[in-house]
Amino acid sequence: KIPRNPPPTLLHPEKWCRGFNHFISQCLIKDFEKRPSVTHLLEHPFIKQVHGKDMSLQKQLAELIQEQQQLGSIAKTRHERIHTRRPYHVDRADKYSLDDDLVNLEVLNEDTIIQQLQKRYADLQIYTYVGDILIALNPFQNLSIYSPQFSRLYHGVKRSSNPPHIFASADAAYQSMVTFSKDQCIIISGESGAGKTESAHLIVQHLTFLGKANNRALREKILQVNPLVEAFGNACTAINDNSSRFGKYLEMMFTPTGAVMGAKISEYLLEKSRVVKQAVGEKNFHIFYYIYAGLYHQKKLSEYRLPDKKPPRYIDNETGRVMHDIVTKDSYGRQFEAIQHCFRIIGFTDEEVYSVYRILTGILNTGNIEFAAISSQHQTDKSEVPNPEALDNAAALLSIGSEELQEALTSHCVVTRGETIIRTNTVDKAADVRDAMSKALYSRLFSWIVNRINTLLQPDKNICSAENGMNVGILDIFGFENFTRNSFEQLCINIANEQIQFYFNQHIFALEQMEYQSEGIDATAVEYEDNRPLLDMFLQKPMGLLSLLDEESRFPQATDLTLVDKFEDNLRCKYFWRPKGVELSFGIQHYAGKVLYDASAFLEKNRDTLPADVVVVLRTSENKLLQQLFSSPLTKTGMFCTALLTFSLLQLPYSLMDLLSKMVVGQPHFIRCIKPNDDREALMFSHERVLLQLRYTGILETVKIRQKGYSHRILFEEFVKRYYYLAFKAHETPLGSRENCLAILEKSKLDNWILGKTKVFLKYYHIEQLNLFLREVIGRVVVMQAYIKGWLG
Ligand code: AD9
Ligand code: MG
Repeated sequence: KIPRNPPPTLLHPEKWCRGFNHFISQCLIKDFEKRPSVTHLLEHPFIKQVHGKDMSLQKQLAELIQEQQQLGSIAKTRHERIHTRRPYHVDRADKYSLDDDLVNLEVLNEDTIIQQLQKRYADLQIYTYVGDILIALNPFQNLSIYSPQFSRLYHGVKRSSNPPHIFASADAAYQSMVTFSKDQCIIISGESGAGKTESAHLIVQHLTFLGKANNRALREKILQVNPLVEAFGNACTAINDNSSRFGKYLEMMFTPTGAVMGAKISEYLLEKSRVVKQAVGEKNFHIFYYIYAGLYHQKKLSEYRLPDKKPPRYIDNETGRVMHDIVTKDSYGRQFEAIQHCFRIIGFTDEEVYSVYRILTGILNTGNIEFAAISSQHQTDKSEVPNPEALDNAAALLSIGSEELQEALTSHCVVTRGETIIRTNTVDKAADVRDAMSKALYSRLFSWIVNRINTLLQPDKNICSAENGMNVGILDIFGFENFTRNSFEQLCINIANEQIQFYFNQHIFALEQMEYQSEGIDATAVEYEDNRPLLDMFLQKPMGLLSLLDEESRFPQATDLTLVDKFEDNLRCKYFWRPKGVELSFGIQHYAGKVLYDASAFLEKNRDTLPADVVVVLRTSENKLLQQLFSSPLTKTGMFCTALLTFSLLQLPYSLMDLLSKMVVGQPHFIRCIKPNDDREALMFSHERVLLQLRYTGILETVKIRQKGYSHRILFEEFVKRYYYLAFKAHETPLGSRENCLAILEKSKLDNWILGKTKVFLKYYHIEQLNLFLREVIGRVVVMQAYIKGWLG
């Protein structure tokens, strides 16, 4: 029945339009199911109506039909074997199974959990829920479950409509953001090689799909961000060929109606020591190989003054291997082209990209500078450069004077009693200065690229101000590491993981239990492994490990040995020990296992300073970008602290606090990645390895608390504001009271919820159900609006 008077405008115009499309698409789908022919559909009165009025809408609909058609064909082939191993989505006749969620297990213990995961993994069902948390097992093979068709399959539907999937988690975060107008964060954790970075990519892919702005260019840009920063921040390690060597928090920004409008990345703790030295079997950051191979194939090595017979020392860890790879296979070269493409799409100018290449190749040439001792009778600690051509090459690419560079590397100024004295550097010292310069160049370049991306992906102020917008943040950091030799970098990485675990515990256990208590809800407490005491051991002031390290770094006479002694004297707890007979090592009992650290070079790495002499020379560069990288002021001591831009361990607690405080504001969603085996083999499930990961991440306890718990806790007022349509008339404005919440819940015929003192406690499936009801009601309103506007005749 068509109402006579137009109803009050109920929806924001943008939302209105989206709802309208949704409605039409539903009609089209129904029609299509009856007569699966595109030509028939194109003749449909809806489309004819739209035609002539709005071309872009017509185009959108045509796309929609095509996608629906593909989905239709997926449905048809459900029972056909289309792959040697069938992806489960295509295969499963029953879309939802109780096995999908560990919370449904009747007998709950480590054995039943692991059996379930193993069985699912054998069927290539890599995803499993624990209530609202997603467990992702690394498949170590490409699965065909991430195409746009799957994005559509998981778009705005109830979670139980489909098997578990990372898209469903991304969808939940997105829906939650739009529904509650609240920032969200997705926290991906797991040890090195477990699949965090891969998962982060898939989430970005699905979110760009969901936040489909008409702005294709922006979508394209956002998709290029990860590949670009990972070329600079990832490297091959003993555990993972594409290991993240920095922490990354990517925020995707949306308008209040959910259209993507921009993105922003924050980076944490780049492992810059890798630029100058890599462990056996490991490699430098990807970009160095890409650029060397790319220039090799483009025959441009000489332009960048790089040798074509033997690669630069910084990337020739295993002599000969790199050259062999570059000559025999062209994958590095292709990656270089891909990176050039990324730069272009994101919007870097040619001049900027050229400057970046000059700095990168400048670093490679710097690494080739050698030092030899000049031994005359009086001066034994002086060094010179026996291969001046390397010096000239580096200076030329960095656009600085080669004599000045040599001076800065082989000597340093000391100011005593107002007088400046020049002291010479020993060979070792000169090599250290050279490497410190390369590290500083690289880490500053990395930060600059990140900042530049942020500027280029800033939301357009004409569309929506950043304050009005909402965002979904995705945290992907380096995973927990335990190598045969663990250094300063592993300590940084593992402390970061310790913090993430703490955050997880807080959310899943501590806060939850506190909230039940304060709301007067009776819930039995679940025991869990609290890593708070260990974090205190690291972070406490003034006697925590980091403070001690900080203090020792300020003593010029301190050595790595005095540092470990200091640790031993002050850290008297069960988490710290010092093995007998190995001087420079100490052990930490982390939440994920025992790690033995080698303290060599801890102080130097923590001090992380660059002599002022080098900075002064670099500032004279004619390369504008390089000048800019070193424009921040010198510290009082005359040393230039490279930690100003990246984060050294000195800043670690603060940078992480900053990160965590960002995450605390938003609603968290957790994804726990698990590595099924250490051999990176598809379909191999190591019982022990998985069990270990389940234990230290507290999965069993998580299942227990999720079985009993309520993942959504909404204030009465917010709940009524959001869902009053379901029980009240559109023009009414009911109070946010307990009674009104009750009325809505009863009208919706849900059960198993609880009303606390100020909040409604719901399970995730309640929210889905409520949103579905809400969408139906709004759908009806939209139809009415549509009638009035005359769209439907
Ligand atoms: V580290 O802490 O950065 O060293 P991640 O990030 O946890 O580590 P990553 O995502 O890089 O691990 O995954 C390691 C490898 O596993 C990838 O290079 C892929 O080859 C493989 N992988 C992970 N997830 C998937 C997936 N969903 N599909 C296919 C995957 N392969
Ligand atoms: Mg990673």
